[in-house]
Amino acid sequence: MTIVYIGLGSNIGDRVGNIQRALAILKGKKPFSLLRVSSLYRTAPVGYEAQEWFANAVAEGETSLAPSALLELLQSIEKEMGRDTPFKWGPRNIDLDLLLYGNRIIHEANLTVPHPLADQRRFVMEPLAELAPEGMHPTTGTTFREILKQLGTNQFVERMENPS
Ligand code: PH2
Ligand code: MG
Ligand code: MG
Repeated sequence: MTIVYIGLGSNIGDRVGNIQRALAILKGKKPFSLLRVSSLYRTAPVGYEAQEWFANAVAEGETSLAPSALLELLQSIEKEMGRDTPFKWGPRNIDLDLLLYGNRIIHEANLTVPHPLADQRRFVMEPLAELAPEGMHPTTGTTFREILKQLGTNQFVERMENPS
């Protein structure tokens, strides 16, 4: 069994509802156990800025699936939810990213783990550090708490107090 972290994002339609639905679907999949979910965060778009704000969260799970099989599972949930992204970094109703797979460093044709941009994105590090502040980035050996601190506050990220 391996502990994994999955990033969830949505900026089309009912953002919070979309993330909750993805979590509910994920919960029913085997062999995967959903262990913990971070708070939901309201975040400014990064990369391509002329789009709506995002809802983001990070989920912690445990699985015996190989990394590529877990990626396929996440993609199947995106498909089930009618994922449609017009262009890279553009708006999407749901995005499920494999952030971490234990402490493995993976370079496969369609899968890089840790997610190559995770440590530059506050919308990932804030919820990840909420769940695992002392967790360590497998490539850099830096804790998530420290990475978050170094990221500073130029990327707007706000914890949602009462997500409905
Ligand atoms: N996802 C992206 C690009 N930019 N910005 C925010 N705030 N949240 C995201 O989930 C996000 C993004 C590509 O997947
Ligand atoms: Mg993404
Ligand atoms: Mg993605």
